[in-house]
Amino acid sequence: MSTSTIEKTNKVELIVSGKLADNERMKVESNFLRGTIAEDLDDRMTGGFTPDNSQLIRVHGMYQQDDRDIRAERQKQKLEPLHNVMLRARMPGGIITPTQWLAIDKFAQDNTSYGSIRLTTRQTFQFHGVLKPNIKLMHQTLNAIGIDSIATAGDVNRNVLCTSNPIESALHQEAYLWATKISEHLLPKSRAYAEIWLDEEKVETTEVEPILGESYLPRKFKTTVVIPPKNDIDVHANDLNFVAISDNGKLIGFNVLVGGGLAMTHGDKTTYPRRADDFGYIPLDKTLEIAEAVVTTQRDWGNRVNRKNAKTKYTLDRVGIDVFKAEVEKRAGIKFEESRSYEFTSRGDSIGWVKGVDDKHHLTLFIENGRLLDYPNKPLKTGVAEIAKVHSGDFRMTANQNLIIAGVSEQDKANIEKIARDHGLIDDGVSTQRQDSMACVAFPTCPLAMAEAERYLPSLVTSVEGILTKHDLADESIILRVTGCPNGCGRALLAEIGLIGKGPGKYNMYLGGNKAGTRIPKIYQENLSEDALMAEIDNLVSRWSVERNNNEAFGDFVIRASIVAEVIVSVRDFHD
Ligand code: SRM
Ligand code: SF4
Repeated sequence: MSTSTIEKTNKVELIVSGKLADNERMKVESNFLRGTIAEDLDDRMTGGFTPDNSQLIRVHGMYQQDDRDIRAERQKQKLEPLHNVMLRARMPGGIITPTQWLAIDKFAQDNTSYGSIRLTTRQTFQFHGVLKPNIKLMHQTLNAIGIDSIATAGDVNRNVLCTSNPIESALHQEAYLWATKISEHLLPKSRAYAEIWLDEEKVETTEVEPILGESYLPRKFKTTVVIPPKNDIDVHANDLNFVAISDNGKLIGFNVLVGGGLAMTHGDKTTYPRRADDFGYIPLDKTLEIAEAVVTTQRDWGNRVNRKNAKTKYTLDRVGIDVFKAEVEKRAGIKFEESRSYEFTSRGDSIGWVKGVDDKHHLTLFIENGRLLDYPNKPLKTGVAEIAKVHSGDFRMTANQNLIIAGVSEQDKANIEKIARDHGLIDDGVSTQRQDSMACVAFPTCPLAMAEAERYLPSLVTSVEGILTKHDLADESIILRVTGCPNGCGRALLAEIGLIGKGPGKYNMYLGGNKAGTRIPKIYQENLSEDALMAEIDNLVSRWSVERNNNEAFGDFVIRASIVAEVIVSVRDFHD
């Protein structure tokens, strides 16, 4: 593809014209995701990849990084940054077996610079700090246990999320199967991953990507399967959502929500977070057709000129929801039916034990920041490995960076609880406020971080707990999320209080999200230091404690009290 042309339907511009973004050249020239990655891998003069290949390895599930804490020091010593890769695995629905867990635990221990397993906000795990000589070993280790990292990053459909829901086991199983089917269906079909990382034979084909095409998608694409009333996977952060509609505990179809996304750029009003729109109901057997039609419409109409406006949310606002929806119907050969009723009431995970309808027990462990590491007196990572040695069910990574020990029999329950307690994985002192707080990774590994997030969260929550106690609200909590930049990885733009890094120690403060995750918060104050931030929270919580109606939640209160205006239509209200 060279420069794109303009197609028009009823005067709506379907394809954006102009000089294509450089990533478009890179994708087309990559020979279906191969590039010269294999040659780069053999070049031991540098720990890194060429600029094109460092973009391409993303579609293979890796990001080139370096430790920002030591970057300046290495520069002083005239050394190149200590390049390494972060790997993100593909785990639709976040389910991983104990055998797989033990293998990833060992790899993290033996071959990563941080020795941690990081649970992410998209139900999978990341290894941070894998040096070039260990990259092939990593992929081959994962492949041996049935895990890959294809399409967990880059301009493709990412890891497909599914509500963790341990209670309604049969419904969860059906929803989970759809998450895996959608993931497989939308995966790149190129054999590049197998050839480069698994040393599989090169097969001569005129390879085609029937769904993604040789240019893949204009930008990243995110999909979920969600089981109401829990919105634990945060539908409004995602391009495509299948909302499970059930009858007597049996899945019968999905409502389809399209066009959510959270990222924006400070000071650029053409970028904004956006809620997904409800397209209507489809029966189960049309799921893959609809997934494919949404993806190919976005593939063909998404903005390939300006990557900042390339996601589905912007395509919808540019061409119009009705035009986009009609095209999806045309491509899938079906009409959406009227949406079936459902309601989201909460997010987050219920920490502790629950009993499922299958009489199995499920233990949700709160893992602060999703970081599984052996801390002094708190060997969390070893604890999970010890559980994996005796557990006969599976593990579920949640979209809130927590871990569920799922499918525990009555007789194993006490032993698993003891191991968890002995290793600090159960701490009865963890407040609801801490459970309702989340941060993205940020420093030291994220190259885009402007401020701390993961490393700031524990002390920030302690301060907020103090403020709640001071105002006699110790039993209450506020959905509090922090990200180190406005990309939104910790989903701060769906929080009751969202803090977004502006610079070292400085945050913009957004208020007014709700418990169900269906409202986007609005800017309240900019560029606050940590002290100023605490003073603002103290002041707001003080007002909430005296002015709230009955059990009014914090996010609802700040809107009713006109502290911030409600964001109803993002493109109109978010920046005004
Ligand atoms: Fe993210 C980029 C971490 C969920 C929006 N994200 C990054 C990178 C890879 C930085 C980079 O491009 O070099 C971060 C790596 C940090 C590190 O060292 O690990 C990063 N994102 C994460 C994770 C690990 C945060 C976490 O604390 O768990 C999450 C991994 C999810 C996964 O397993 O796939 C993660 N990222 C999200 C989410 C939340 C979600 O999807 O539910 C969002 C907002 C939703 C959305 O997409 O709108 C998100 N990440 C971004 C963006 C902005 C995309 C955009 O639309 O402009 C970037 C930057 C980019 O793509 O240019 C980004
Ligand atoms: Fe990095 Fe920004 Fe994402 Fe945080 S929100 S992980 S700082 S890209």
